[in-house]
Amino acid sequence: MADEAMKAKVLLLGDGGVGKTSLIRRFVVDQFSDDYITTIGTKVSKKDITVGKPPNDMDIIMQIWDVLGQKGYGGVQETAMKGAQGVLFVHDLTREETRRSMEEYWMPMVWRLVGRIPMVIVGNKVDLLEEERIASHEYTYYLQEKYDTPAIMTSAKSGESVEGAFKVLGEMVVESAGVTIERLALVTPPQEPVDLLIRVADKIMTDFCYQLGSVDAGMPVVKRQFERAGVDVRAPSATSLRKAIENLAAVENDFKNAEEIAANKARRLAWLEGRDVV
Ligand code: G3D
Ligand code: MG
Repeated sequence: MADEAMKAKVLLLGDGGVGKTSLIRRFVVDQFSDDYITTIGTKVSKKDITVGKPPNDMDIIMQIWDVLGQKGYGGVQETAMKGAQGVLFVHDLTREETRRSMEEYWMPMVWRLVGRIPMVIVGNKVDLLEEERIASHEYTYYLQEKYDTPAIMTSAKSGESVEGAFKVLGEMVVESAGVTIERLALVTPPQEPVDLLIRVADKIMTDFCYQLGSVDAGMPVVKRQFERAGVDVRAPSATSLRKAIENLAAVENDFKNAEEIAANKARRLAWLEGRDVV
Protein backbone atom coordinates (compact mmCIF):
# COMPACT_ATOMS: atom_id res chain seq x y z
CA MET A 1 0.00 0.00 0.00
CA ALA A 2 1.34 3.40 -0.99
CA ASP A 3 2.54 5.81 1.68
CA GLU A 4 0.02 8.36 0.64
CA ALA A 5 -2.94 6.10 1.41
CA MET A 6 -5.78 8.25 2.55
CA LYS A 7 -7.42 7.62 5.90
CA ALA A 8 -11.17 7.55 6.14
CA LYS A 9 -13.18 7.45 9.32
CA VAL A 10 -16.53 5.83 8.74
CA LEU A 11 -19.30 4.96 11.17
CA LEU A 12 -22.04 2.40 11.28
CA LEU A 13 -25.21 3.69 12.83
CA GLY A 14 -28.58 2.13 13.38
CA ASP A 15 -30.71 0.54 16.08
CA GLY A 16 -29.43 -2.29 18.25
CA GLY A 17 -29.61 -5.71 16.64
CA VAL A 18 -29.72 -4.57 13.00
CA GLY A 19 -26.36 -6.21 12.31
CA LYS A 20 -23.75 -3.45 12.50
CA THR A 21 -21.18 -5.52 14.39
CA SER A 22 -21.85 -8.50 12.11
CA LEU A 23 -21.38 -6.41 8.97
CA ILE A 24 -18.05 -5.13 10.21
CA ARG A 25 -16.94 -8.64 11.16
CA ARG A 26 -17.95 -9.93 7.74
CA PHE A 27 -16.11 -7.10 5.96
CA VAL A 28 -12.96 -7.12 8.08
CA VAL A 29 -12.41 -10.81 8.85
CA ASP A 30 -14.97 -12.39 6.49
CA GLN A 31 -16.74 -14.27 9.25
CA PHE A 32 -20.23 -14.51 10.63
CA SER A 33 -21.13 -15.60 14.10
CA ASP A 34 -24.53 -16.17 15.61
CA ASP A 35 -23.46 -15.04 19.05
CA TYR A 36 -24.90 -11.73 19.94
CA ILE A 37 -22.26 -9.57 21.53
CA THR A 38 -23.69 -6.29 22.67
CA THR A 39 -21.47 -3.45 21.60
CA ILE A 40 -20.48 -1.45 24.66
CA GLY A 41 -19.55 2.08 23.72
CA THR A 42 -17.57 2.06 20.52
CA LYS A 43 -15.17 -0.30 18.84
CA VAL A 44 -12.78 0.71 16.08
CA SER A 45 -11.58 -1.69 13.35
CA LYS A 46 -9.27 -1.04 10.43
CA LYS A 47 -9.31 -2.30 6.88
CA ASP A 48 -7.24 -1.32 3.87
CA ILE A 49 -9.16 -1.15 0.62
CA THR A 50 -8.53 -0.09 -2.93
CA VAL A 51 -11.15 1.95 -4.71
CA GLY A 52 -11.44 2.96 -8.33
CA LYS A 53 -9.94 1.21 -11.35
CA PRO A 54 -6.31 1.32 -12.47
CA PRO A 55 -4.65 3.63 -13.31
CA ASN A 56 -6.93 5.75 -11.17
CA ASP A 57 -7.15 3.36 -8.26
CA MET A 58 -6.44 4.56 -4.81
CA ASP A 59 -5.66 2.94 -1.49
CA ILE A 60 -7.56 3.99 1.54
CA ILE A 61 -7.30 2.94 5.14
CA MET A 62 -10.79 2.64 6.48
CA GLN A 63 -11.17 3.22 10.16
CA ILE A 64 -14.53 1.69 10.93
CA TRP A 65 -16.39 2.73 14.06
CA ASP A 66 -18.97 0.41 15.52
CA VAL A 67 -21.18 2.55 17.71
CA LEU A 68 -23.66 1.12 20.17
CA GLY A 69 -27.15 1.65 18.81
CA GLN A 70 -29.09 1.75 22.04
CA LYS A 71 -31.18 4.91 22.27
CA GLY A 72 -30.19 7.19 25.09
CA TYR A 73 -26.43 6.91 24.60
CA GLY A 74 -26.34 10.29 22.88
CA GLY A 75 -23.07 11.29 24.55
CA VAL A 76 -21.22 8.23 23.29
CA GLN A 77 -22.83 8.49 19.87
CA GLU A 78 -22.11 12.18 19.44
CA THR A 79 -18.50 11.77 20.54
CA ALA A 80 -18.01 8.96 18.03
CA MET A 81 -19.35 11.10 15.21
CA LYS A 82 -16.66 13.72 15.55
CA GLY A 83 -14.53 13.81 12.41
CA ALA A 84 -16.50 11.10 10.61
CA GLN A 85 -16.15 11.29 6.84
CA GLY A 86 -18.76 8.74 5.90
CA VAL A 87 -21.58 6.76 7.42
CA LEU A 88 -23.40 3.52 6.79
CA PHE A 89 -26.96 3.84 8.04
CA VAL A 90 -28.07 0.32 8.82
CA HIS A 91 -31.57 -1.05 9.28
CA ASP A 92 -32.97 -4.55 9.52
CA LEU A 93 -35.14 -5.43 6.51
CA THR A 94 -37.30 -7.67 8.69
CA ARG A 95 -38.06 -4.95 11.24
CA GLU A 96 -39.87 -1.96 9.84
CA GLU A 97 -39.35 0.08 12.99
CA THR A 98 -35.57 0.03 12.48
CA ARG A 99 -36.00 1.64 9.06
CA ARG A 100 -38.21 4.32 10.51
CA SER A 101 -35.75 4.94 13.29
CA MET A 102 -32.92 5.21 10.76
CA GLU A 103 -34.79 7.94 8.94
CA GLU A 104 -36.19 9.75 11.93
CA TYR A 105 -33.43 9.42 14.50
CA TRP A 106 -30.06 8.43 13.06
CA MET A 107 -30.04 10.48 9.88
CA PRO A 108 -31.09 13.77 11.51
CA MET A 109 -28.55 13.19 14.28
CA VAL A 110 -25.67 12.93 11.81
CA TRP A 111 -26.86 15.87 9.72
CA ARG A 112 -27.15 18.01 12.81
CA LEU A 113 -23.74 17.09 14.21
CA VAL A 114 -21.45 16.52 11.24
CA GLY A 115 -23.45 17.68 8.24
CA ARG A 116 -24.15 15.93 4.95
CA ILE A 117 -21.19 13.60 4.87
CA PRO A 118 -21.21 10.77 2.29
CA MET A 119 -23.70 8.11 3.29
CA VAL A 120 -24.85 4.69 2.20
CA ILE A 121 -28.15 3.22 3.28
CA VAL A 122 -27.95 -0.45 4.17
CA GLY A 123 -30.90 -2.79 4.55
CA ASN A 124 -29.38 -5.83 6.25
CA LYS A 125 -30.52 -9.46 6.74
CA VAL A 126 -31.71 -9.84 3.16
CA ASP A 127 -31.10 -13.59 3.58
CA LEU A 128 -34.16 -13.74 5.85
CA LEU A 129 -36.53 -12.41 3.20
CA GLU A 130 -38.65 -14.74 1.15
CA GLU A 131 -41.54 -13.44 -0.89
CA GLU A 132 -41.05 -9.96 0.60
CA ARG A 133 -37.74 -9.69 -1.18
CA ILE A 134 -39.23 -7.90 -4.19
CA ALA A 135 -41.15 -5.40 -2.10
CA SER A 136 -38.04 -4.72 0.00
CA HIS A 137 -36.00 -4.23 -3.11
CA GLU A 138 -38.48 -1.67 -4.37
CA TYR A 139 -38.52 0.09 -1.06
CA THR A 140 -34.72 0.19 -0.97
CA TYR A 141 -34.76 1.75 -4.41
CA TYR A 142 -37.27 4.28 -3.18
CA LEU A 143 -34.91 5.21 -0.30
CA GLN A 144 -32.08 5.62 -2.77
CA GLU A 145 -34.15 8.09 -4.79
CA LYS A 146 -35.48 9.86 -1.74
CA TYR A 147 -32.04 10.56 -0.28
CA ASP A 148 -30.16 10.64 -3.57
CA THR A 149 -27.53 8.26 -2.24
CA PRO A 150 -26.81 4.53 -2.69
CA ALA A 151 -29.12 2.11 -0.87
CA ILE A 152 -28.06 -1.52 -0.75
CA MET A 153 -29.54 -4.75 0.59
CA THR A 154 -26.93 -6.84 2.39
CA SER A 155 -26.50 -9.98 4.41
CA ALA A 156 -23.75 -10.21 6.97
CA LYS A 157 -24.67 -13.89 7.21
CA SER A 158 -24.20 -14.85 3.55
CA GLY A 159 -21.86 -11.98 2.77
CA GLU A 160 -24.09 -10.64 -0.01
CA SER A 161 -23.14 -7.07 -1.03
CA VAL A 162 -21.27 -6.37 2.22
CA GLU A 163 -17.97 -5.51 0.60
CA GLY A 164 -19.84 -3.55 -2.07
CA ALA A 165 -21.53 -1.35 0.51
CA PHE A 166 -18.26 -0.46 2.26
CA LYS A 167 -16.50 0.12 -1.05
CA VAL A 168 -19.16 2.43 -2.41
CA LEU A 169 -18.87 4.46 0.75
CA GLY A 170 -15.07 4.48 0.43
CA GLU A 171 -15.36 5.82 -3.10
CA MET A 172 -17.74 8.53 -2.02
CA VAL A 173 -15.40 9.59 0.79
CA VAL A 174 -12.50 9.84 -1.67
CA GLU A 175 -14.61 11.84 -4.11
CA SER A 176 -15.73 14.24 -1.48
CA ALA A 177 -12.26 14.75 0.00
CA GLY A 178 -11.31 18.35 -0.21
CA VAL A 179 -14.90 19.44 -0.45
CA THR A 180 -15.88 21.41 2.60
CA ILE A 181 -18.95 20.05 4.23
CA GLU A 182 -21.42 22.50 5.61
CA ARG A 183 -23.06 21.89 8.89
CA LEU A 184 -26.78 22.13 8.65
CA ALA A 185 -28.68 23.96 11.32
CA LEU A 186 -31.32 21.35 11.96
CA VAL A 187 -33.60 21.34 14.90
CA THR A 188 -33.10 18.38 17.17
CA PRO A 189 -36.05 16.05 16.68
CA PRO A 190 -38.16 15.38 19.75
CA GLN A 191 -36.53 12.57 21.66
CA GLU A 192 -38.24 9.75 23.39
CA PRO A 193 -37.89 9.95 27.14
CA VAL A 194 -34.73 8.16 28.09
CA ASP A 195 -34.36 5.84 31.02
CA LEU A 196 -32.45 7.62 33.78
CA LEU A 197 -29.99 4.80 34.29
CA ILE A 198 -29.16 4.68 30.57
CA ARG A 199 -28.48 8.38 30.66
CA VAL A 200 -26.23 7.84 33.66
CA ALA A 201 -24.36 4.99 31.93
CA ASP A 202 -23.89 7.21 28.90
CA LYS A 203 -22.55 10.05 31.01
CA ILE A 204 -20.13 7.79 32.88
CA MET A 205 -18.76 6.35 29.62
CA THR A 206 -18.29 9.74 28.03
CA ASP A 207 -16.88 11.27 31.19
CA PHE A 208 -14.29 8.53 31.67
CA CYS A 209 -13.09 8.88 28.07
CA TYR A 210 -12.96 12.63 28.44
CA GLN A 211 -10.90 12.31 31.64
CA LEU A 212 -8.55 9.91 29.90
CA GLY A 213 -8.23 12.28 26.98
CA SER A 214 -9.23 9.86 24.26
CA VAL A 215 -12.26 7.89 23.16
CA ASP A 216 -10.15 5.35 21.27
CA ALA A 217 -8.17 4.54 24.38
CA GLY A 218 -11.02 4.99 26.84
CA MET A 219 -13.75 2.86 25.33
CA PRO A 220 -11.96 -0.49 25.55
CA VAL A 221 -11.37 0.23 29.24
CA VAL A 222 -14.99 1.23 29.75
CA LYS A 223 -16.09 -1.95 27.99
CA ARG A 224 -13.93 -4.17 30.17
CA GLN A 225 -14.99 -2.50 33.40
CA PHE A 226 -18.68 -2.38 32.47
CA GLU A 227 -18.54 -6.07 31.65
CA ARG A 228 -16.78 -6.89 34.90
CA ALA A 229 -19.45 -4.94 36.74
CA GLY A 230 -22.17 -6.86 34.91
CA VAL A 231 -23.73 -3.79 33.31
CA ASP A 232 -26.39 -4.61 30.71
CA VAL A 233 -26.28 -1.50 28.52
CA ARG A 234 -29.85 -2.08 27.36
CA ALA A 235 -31.18 -1.96 30.90
CA PRO A 236 -28.43 -1.06 33.36
CA SER A 237 -29.14 -1.62 37.03
CA ALA A 238 -28.08 0.87 39.69
CA THR A 239 -26.04 -1.81 41.46
CA SER A 240 -24.06 -2.70 38.37
CA LEU A 241 -23.40 0.96 37.58
CA ARG A 242 -22.19 1.53 41.12
CA LYS A 243 -19.74 -1.32 40.61
CA ALA A 244 -18.65 0.12 37.29
CA ILE A 245 -17.97 3.47 38.96
CA GLU A 246 -15.81 1.67 41.54
CA ASN A 247 -13.96 -0.23 38.82
CA LEU A 248 -13.26 2.90 36.81
CA ALA A 249 -11.99 4.66 39.92
CA ALA A 250 -9.59 1.77 40.47
CA VAL A 251 -8.36 2.10 36.89
CA GLU A 252 -7.87 5.83 37.37
CA ASN A 253 -5.41 5.02 40.13
CA ASP A 254 -2.85 4.55 37.40
CA PHE A 255 -3.04 8.02 35.97
CA LYS A 256 -4.85 10.41 38.33
CA ASN A 257 -4.16 11.65 41.80
CA ALA A 258 -6.35 10.73 44.76
CA GLU A 259 -8.17 14.05 44.74
CA GLU A 260 -9.16 13.78 41.08
CA ILE A 261 -10.24 10.18 41.50
CA ALA A 262 -12.44 11.08 44.43
CA ALA A 263 -13.96 14.00 42.53
CA ASN A 264 -14.68 11.84 39.49
CA LYS A 265 -16.25 9.16 41.60
CA ALA A 266 -18.39 11.62 43.56
CA ARG A 267 -19.62 13.24 40.33
CA ARG A 268 -20.56 9.88 38.84
CA LEU A 269 -22.27 8.68 42.00
CA ALA A 270 -24.25 11.92 42.09
CA TRP A 271 -25.58 11.15 38.61
CA LEU A 272 -26.54 7.72 39.80
CA GLU A 273 -28.47 9.28 42.66
CA GLY A 274 -30.34 11.36 40.14
CA ARG A 275 -28.50 14.59 40.76
CA ASP A 276 -27.06 16.80 38.01
CA VAL A 277 -28.29 14.57 35.20
CA VAL A 278 -29.18 16.88 32.36
P1 G3D B 1 -25.82 -4.72 16.09
O1 G3D B 1 -24.33 -4.66 16.17
O2 G3D B 1 -26.40 -3.77 15.08
O3 G3D B 1 -26.49 -4.57 17.41
P2 G3D B 1 -25.37 -7.55 15.57
O4 G3D B 1 -26.21 -6.18 15.55
O5 G3D B 1 -24.33 -7.52 14.52
O6 G3D B 1 -24.92 -7.83 16.94
O7 G3D B 1 -26.47 -8.59 15.10
C1 G3D B 1 -27.69 -8.77 15.83
C2 G3D B 1 -28.27 -10.14 15.53
O8 G3D B 1 -28.60 -10.22 14.13
C3 G3D B 1 -27.34 -11.31 15.76
O9 G3D B 1 -28.16 -12.44 16.03
C4 G3D B 1 -26.71 -11.55 14.42
O10 G3D B 1 -26.23 -12.85 14.27
C5 G3D B 1 -27.91 -11.29 13.52
N1 G3D B 1 -27.54 -10.86 12.17
C6 G3D B 1 -26.73 -9.85 11.83
N2 G3D B 1 -26.65 -9.73 10.49
C7 G3D B 1 -27.44 -10.70 9.98
C8 G3D B 1 -27.79 -11.09 8.64
O11 G3D B 1 -27.35 -10.52 7.63
N3 G3D B 1 -28.65 -12.14 8.52
C9 G3D B 1 -29.16 -12.81 9.58
N4 G3D B 1 -29.99 -13.82 9.35
N5 G3D B 1 -28.86 -12.46 10.86
C10 G3D B 1 -28.01 -11.42 11.05
P3 G3D B 1 -28.55 -12.98 17.49
O12 G3D B 1 -29.51 -14.07 17.21
O13 G3D B 1 -27.29 -13.49 18.09
O14 G3D B 1 -29.15 -11.84 18.23
MG1 MG C 1 -23.19 -4.23 17.88
